Amino acid sequence: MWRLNVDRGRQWWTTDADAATSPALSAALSSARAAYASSKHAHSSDAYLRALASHGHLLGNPTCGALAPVPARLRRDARAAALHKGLSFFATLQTGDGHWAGDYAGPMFLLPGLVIACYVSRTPLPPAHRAEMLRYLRNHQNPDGGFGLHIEHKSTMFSTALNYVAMRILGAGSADSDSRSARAWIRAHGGPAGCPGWGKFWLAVLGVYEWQGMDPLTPEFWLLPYALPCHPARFWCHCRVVYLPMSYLYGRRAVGEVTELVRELREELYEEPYESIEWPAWRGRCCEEDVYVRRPKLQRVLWGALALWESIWFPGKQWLRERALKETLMQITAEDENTNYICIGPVNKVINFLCRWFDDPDGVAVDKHRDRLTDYLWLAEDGMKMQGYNGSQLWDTAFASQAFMAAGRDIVEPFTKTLSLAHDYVEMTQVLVDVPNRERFYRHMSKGAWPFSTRDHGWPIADCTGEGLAAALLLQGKKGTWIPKKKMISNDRLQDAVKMILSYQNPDGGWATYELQRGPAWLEFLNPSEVFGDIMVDYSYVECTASALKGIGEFRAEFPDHPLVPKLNESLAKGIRYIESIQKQDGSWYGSWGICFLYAIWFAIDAYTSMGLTLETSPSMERACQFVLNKQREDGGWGESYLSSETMVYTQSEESLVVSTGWALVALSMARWPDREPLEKASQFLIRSQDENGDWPQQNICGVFNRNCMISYSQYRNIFPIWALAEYRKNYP
Ligand code: LAN
Repeated sequence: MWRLNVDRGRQWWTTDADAATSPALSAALSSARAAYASSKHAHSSDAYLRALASHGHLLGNPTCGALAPVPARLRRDARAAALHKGLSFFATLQTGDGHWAGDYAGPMFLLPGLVIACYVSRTPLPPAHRAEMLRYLRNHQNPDGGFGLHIEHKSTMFSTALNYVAMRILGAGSADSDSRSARAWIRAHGGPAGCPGWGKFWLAVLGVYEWQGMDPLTPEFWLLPYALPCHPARFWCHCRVVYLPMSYLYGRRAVGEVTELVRELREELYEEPYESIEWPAWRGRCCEEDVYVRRPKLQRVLWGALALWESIWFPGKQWLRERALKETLMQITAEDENTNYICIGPVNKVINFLCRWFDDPDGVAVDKHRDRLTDYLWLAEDGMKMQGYNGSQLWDTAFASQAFMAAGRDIVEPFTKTLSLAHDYVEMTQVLVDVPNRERFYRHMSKGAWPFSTRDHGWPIADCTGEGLAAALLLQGKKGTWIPKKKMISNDRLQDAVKMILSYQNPDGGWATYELQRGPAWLEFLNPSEVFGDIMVDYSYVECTASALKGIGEFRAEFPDHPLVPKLNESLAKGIRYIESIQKQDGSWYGSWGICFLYAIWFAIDAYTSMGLTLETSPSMERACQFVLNKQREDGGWGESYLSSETMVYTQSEESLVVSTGWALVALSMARWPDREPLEKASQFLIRSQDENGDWPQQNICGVFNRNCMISYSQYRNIFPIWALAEYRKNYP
């Protein structure tokens, strides 16, 4: 029996000793497992979370899992009734600390990192966790025996080699039929030599691949002057904090103990005897199934030069290496401490952990890291997975709050407890201080920002700050008068958020994710990953720009006489011009963090309308709406496939999707499109698709990063249909 624990946004699953007391819940969990096993869907529907909620086991939930009945006055209006049901169901999923928890997994290359790091560092995983992880891997193995980059993806060497190793460590035998079919896939596709660098890295640390077969991750780069455009601190933060600990372990050529299992794996993974492999020849090789970004020739020449540098000796080389290792370890330590050992993401989390373990296996840092491993693990009916972040708590709570607030007083009144708890969460999550000595660690300021997940994580993000600020203003402003005065976020703190957003605006007028754009776009030709696109610098994005604009636009509306207003006006005008300048000929924008064009269009229209633009005053908005209308399907819905993100061309999914339809309908409703008919059809599609209890079905995966890897946003199936129906009802009475 499992329990979900939460504490100020932190979420972790444990087994529950009182299991025997809840046979009904236990039956619900096992029927969810069985339903998943017999369904064709790759995505879990977060049925565990839902079962806990409906059995009153989500501790602290204000509704105690009980659905509020639709009041008689709303029953005659199908739209209002669906909306009420949607809110009432979604309210039962709120956790006691005010946020919405859910499955934020999807990428299939993350769990092996955790499993290998635990194996190398001799960190025992509880048996129930191991069993659920193994079940997850078996559930997501493709019929051809391989594993994709994400749950809906075709098989790749990267994920297959790593997940094969993970399955073996978790207890699957070499003769197990799933192990056999994965091994057959690996053999048939040329073996682990074809793993992209990130895969070779993990195999090398485990001791089933040799460092000489790896493109050099020379740590000395960290000693270069920052003035150079290729200094690693100019890279997108996610890129630099992954290569940082990788380069530390590479610089030390760190390898775990060669155990019996490691020896077996050396035999199982390769056709040829391990000792006779010509490792240097495998540098830079990548399986065709994996290649998404092909390395340009010049980059390959550079890797050759680096390999030469690594192989020669000269006086002072050892000294230089020592200095580089010292510098990288210091940067790693700062990242650990600034994030309370959560780290910015799932990849550097487990590599940093290993760095600290290799540095001092008995140190306190190792214990602190171990304590935060479960923050990344999520359990659902398909098993236990590693998430793409330590959750999407603030992001979802900010959206949920805005969706609820759009519903109008007559509907939202019974949910004031839900909203005041959501406000508590937004309040407790704002980051109040900068990280210590921030320039030395190449960090942007943090004070006043909102992060994506929790305050303990704390990395500030431009658009999370925009959405957090918008939600805070909405909940405690003129419309949300039920928030007690003493709980309100002070005007000073709201102003800090505004200053933070202003500090993030790039010279092009747009906003990037965590920092200003620090390096030129041509650095992308150095992208070594082969599997991810656009990872080298933090570019301006339409979504981040739109959220930032909305945040400061709402602030201006609330405080029209504030001394910052002239600055805000200037910044808003530049931001709008940026969004208009990157609109495509066909009226759309490419979305980088959700799938895909519909997601981006919704952001742009949200920003436009929150600043008072209308279809009459904004030809850009009119063109965007036309694009959306052109994609509507026969059944009134919309459906965009993840291939839109991968290929950058609008691609229809097999069936209409409630999330795509939600985005399209919110956008058209916000724009007040004059012809009501397509909107009515969309609204009917959403009402038809709703479950009896007010939930909506989980369909395809709907988030993305770096163009090629998809990630689950499990609350979107509730948030966006609710928001769409609310906005439609509000603007089309
Ligand atoms: C996220 C999650 C949040 C997301 C939004 C705020 C929604 C977006 O608007 C800006 C970018 C951001 C912050 C974002 C960037 C990339 C992340 C961090 C992720 C998609 C979550 C996981 C992903 C991370 C890079 C996954 C680890 C893989 C690597 C390639 C390092």
